[in-house]
Amino acid sequence: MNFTCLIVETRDKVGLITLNRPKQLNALSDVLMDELAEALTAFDRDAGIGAVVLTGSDKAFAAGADIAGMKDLGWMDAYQGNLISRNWDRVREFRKPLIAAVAGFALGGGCELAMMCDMIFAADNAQFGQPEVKLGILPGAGGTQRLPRAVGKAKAMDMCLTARMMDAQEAERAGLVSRVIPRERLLDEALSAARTMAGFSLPVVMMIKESIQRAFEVPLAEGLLFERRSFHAAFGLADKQEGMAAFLEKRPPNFRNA
Ligand code: DAK
Repeated sequence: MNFTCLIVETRDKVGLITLNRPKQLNALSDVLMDELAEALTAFDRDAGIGAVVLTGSDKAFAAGADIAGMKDLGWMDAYQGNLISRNWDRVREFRKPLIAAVAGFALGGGCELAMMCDMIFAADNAQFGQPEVKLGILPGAGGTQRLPRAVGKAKAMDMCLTARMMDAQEAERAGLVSRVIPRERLLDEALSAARTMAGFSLPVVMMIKESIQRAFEVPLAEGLLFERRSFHAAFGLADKQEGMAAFLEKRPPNFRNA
């Protein structure tokens, strides 16, 4: 596929997707999100890919959904056309580890897109915000739900209702981001973490991701049961035999994703 709004590359077992609409600060147009859905689907299907990094530019991860594309839409267009839901949902359905490497602005849909990823690595210049209230709308891609789960009610209310931005240090303290990294090292560190994950057994990594996702969807007892059944299932993998044998034989494991 030819991408117009993305740069899609592979680095060994890692997929790298760069949002590439620099003039619009990577505003998330429908075309961009279609392409992102397409790229993620291809990486999900590619047995040689173990993890993916999603990034933007030094100035903006993404400054939100494309305001120009939404300006003339009315309620019926949004409701009947299921406004920008179909391609966005593909991000949350992606089954392999997905790191958002965020430098600069991650606003509105950009912040929501980062939160759909499994972890956020933030450059020291990153700024997170949900400024939709200034446009006469509310966060529509999970901001009112994922943000309070990440940072708690107090900061989520503050960000969504006053539109103030949170810098990288505050975002780390609040639990929104996994690591804060000097800007020039952001991509290297994200790729390195992705390479680490891609070196483990892919089915086990996928089971861990699925189990942690469950923690936000179901009551504790159900989540624990899901984890236990997945844990039992791992005992059916050759990779479990290999991992334990390698430890006892004091050698690196050679996982075969089986
Ligand atoms: N959309 C379209 N264009 C944008 C944009 C955006 N979100 N953000 C920036 N741009 C464009 C600007 O219009 C400008 O274009 P030109 O004038 O050069 O043609 C160019 O990018 C550079 O922007 P600025 O000149 O404003 O640059 P500054 O450095 O001065 O300011 C800024 C940077 C990020 C603070 C500022 O651009 C800004 O406030 N941008 C808007 C941020 C925002 O309000 N974001 C929220 C958008 S609403 C849903 C999924 C998602 C959503 C909803 C539903 N579903 C799945 C249902 C999401 C909604 C949103 O994100």
